[in-house]
Amino acid sequence: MARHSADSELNGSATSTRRSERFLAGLADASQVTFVSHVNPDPDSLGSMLGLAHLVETRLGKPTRLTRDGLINRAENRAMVELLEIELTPVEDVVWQPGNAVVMVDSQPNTGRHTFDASDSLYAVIDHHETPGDLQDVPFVDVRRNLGATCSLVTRYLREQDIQVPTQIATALLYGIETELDGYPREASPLDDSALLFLYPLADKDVLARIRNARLPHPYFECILQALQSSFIYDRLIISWVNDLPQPEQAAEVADFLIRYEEVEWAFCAGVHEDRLILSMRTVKHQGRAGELLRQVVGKLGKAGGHHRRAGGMIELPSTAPSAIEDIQAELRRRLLKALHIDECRGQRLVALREMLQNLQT
Ligand SMILES: [Mn+2]
Repeated sequence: MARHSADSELNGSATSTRRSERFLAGLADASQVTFVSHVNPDPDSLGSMLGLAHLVETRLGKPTRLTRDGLINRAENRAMVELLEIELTPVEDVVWQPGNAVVMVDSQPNTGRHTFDASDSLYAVIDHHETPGDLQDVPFVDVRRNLGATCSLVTRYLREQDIQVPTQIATALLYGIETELDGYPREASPLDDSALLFLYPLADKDVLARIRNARLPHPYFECILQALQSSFIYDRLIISWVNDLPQPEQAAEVADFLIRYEEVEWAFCAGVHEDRLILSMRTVKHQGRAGELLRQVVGKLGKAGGHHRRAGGMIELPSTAPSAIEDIQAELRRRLLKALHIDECRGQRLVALREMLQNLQT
């Protein structure tokens, strides 16, 4: 019987068998194991794929393959892939052969976060998101919603199996956990803490420093300027519209930046990238249910989900004409204010127009 609770989802019988044991046992007949994650994979995705591939190769001696859905643009994430030499096959180039088992990490099926469909051979889903995915027919499910990072769960599996963790993998797992917790230790569970303690002595601190301080390309600064110029404050919410988002991940970077403003509790950024509106939300509120809130706000316009303090989403734009984008922006703003119980009001610019003009003249 499936066991369900608010915090975790694990299918199969609730026996004392370790989860890593069950995970490996189900792969006994697979000829190859392919790891997939969400679009624009982040450090938690990359670390989780790398760690589980090491587990499968060490314990089962089976070939593994790590994939990349979409591009990796964020400077830190690119540095992670380059410095740790992580080999990734574009998911659209994968030939799905019979006998190939697919393991999805840091994501769940049919949550609008993938561009591929490999539901036939999907063997496992290992994740920590609250976003409910389509898990019915997945043989192995380990979703722990109270966990800060999927990498913590993967570290747990490696430790259960008493496997030596090489520097490259320890560094990736540590960075994956670190970026998910992002200075908010209250969202971390004891399992995240123990994973960090275990990984720290094994990780390459020099490489970590080079990833954290990755050099930033020119469009990054243009985007930040655009975001600052189009940020409006509504009570304890700041909203930023970016008309030309150079990379999808940058909406999150803007939200991360704005949430540090001491006058607000919520930050929301929506940016146009190709024919999509990319959404990102942050809150400083403990147990803020940002993921759920953004999902309600977006509703049928698109897809959204996330965690207590962080959420993301995406809306396919019916048209990229300025008027069509403005309509969606107005609707999102109205819904956001309503969801946060903020009275309809005119937004206050973060930077006054007069100041922007003065700066241009001097
Ligand atoms: Mn994650």
